[in-house]
Amino acid sequence: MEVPVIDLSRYLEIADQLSADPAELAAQSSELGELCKDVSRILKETGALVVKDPRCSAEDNDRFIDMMEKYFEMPAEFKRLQERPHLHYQVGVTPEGVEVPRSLVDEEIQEKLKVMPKELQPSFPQGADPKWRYMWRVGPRPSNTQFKELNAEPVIPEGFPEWKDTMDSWGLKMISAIEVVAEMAAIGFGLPKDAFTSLMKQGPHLLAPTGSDLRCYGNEGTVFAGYHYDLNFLTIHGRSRFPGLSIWLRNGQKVQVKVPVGCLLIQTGKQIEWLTAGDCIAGMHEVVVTKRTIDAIKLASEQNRSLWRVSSTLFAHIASDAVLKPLGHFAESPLAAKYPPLPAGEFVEQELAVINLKGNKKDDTGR
Ligand SMILES: O=C(O)CCC(=O)C(=O)O
Ligand SMILES: [Fe+2]
Repeated sequence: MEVPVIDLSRYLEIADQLSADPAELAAQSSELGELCKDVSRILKETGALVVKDPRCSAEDNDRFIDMMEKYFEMPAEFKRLQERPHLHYQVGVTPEGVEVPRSLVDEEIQEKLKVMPKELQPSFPQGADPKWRYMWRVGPRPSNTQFKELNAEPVIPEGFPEWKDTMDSWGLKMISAIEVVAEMAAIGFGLPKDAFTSLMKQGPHLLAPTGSDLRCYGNEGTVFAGYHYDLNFLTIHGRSRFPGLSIWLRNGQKVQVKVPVGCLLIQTGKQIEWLTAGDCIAGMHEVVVTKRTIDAIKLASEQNRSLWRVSSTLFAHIASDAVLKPLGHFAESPLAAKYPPLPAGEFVEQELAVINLKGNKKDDTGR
């Protein structure tokens, strides 16, 4: 996808001097006001946005991917030591075959798919995703919360002394980038600058790289992550060394994403849909082995590089104890009734149950 890249540098240079009030802010800098409107418009029209943040370098991203490749290459028995089903997999590893794509279990999505033109339809997943995932909580946790599982202590695999530093430093950088986008989007939507970021404080943000074994699952058409939306506020991805992510724009168009080196891809999740009463909707997407993935597999084999496809995904959340409800003028929207007030943690738990990450058999044994 050839998308405009929004450079966050200009905003970062003067953000601290800006007023929180949207009207005053527009008067302070029309250039920034326009840029913020671009951000909110693109998020609304496409559900995705490519940004460049001078604080998140390609080298940082590489250091993170190198370590995750090393981890995912470990034997399954080793990785399963980091599995925490009783914490809804919200920390540690989620093995392949656990997370179920939303489109497999959500009738509303299935109805929409039936009327979609054939050429735009997603690949139909046959079952749970064959991807592994690691969940690492980033940023401060609340000392007091009704949702302890969502805010659990992190899990560190043995033999990775660099783990905490690498995960925290990349994770915090990605959160900083999301916070800037969230501020710019709020301004663009005509809300106070901190309308979203104030709700993100102490949120259960997760650095959540996926790991897909292309040696076993490298055939064209293999679905790594079936058609779904993300349940969080905004998702940010750094680069993956193997392509495969496709997104659906609001107009129904399907687009294979190419994130330029050194750039980051932001996607809208269900929580921003809630806060804007559907003005922004959660972006649908899938990860499937394509011809471009196969080309990348060939190249990586020739160069003796890892054949695990690692994504640099971070899920930014609204704080579990904060209430999700349409904000500011979005509360007046005719669609607001579809988005009743609900603690974010309760919403997340409902969504996790649908995609098999909460309330399964292993859970009942307290493992
Ligand atoms: O593996 C990827 O590139 C992204 C996977 C994804 O959509 C997700 O983790 O929700
Ligand atoms: Fe996703």
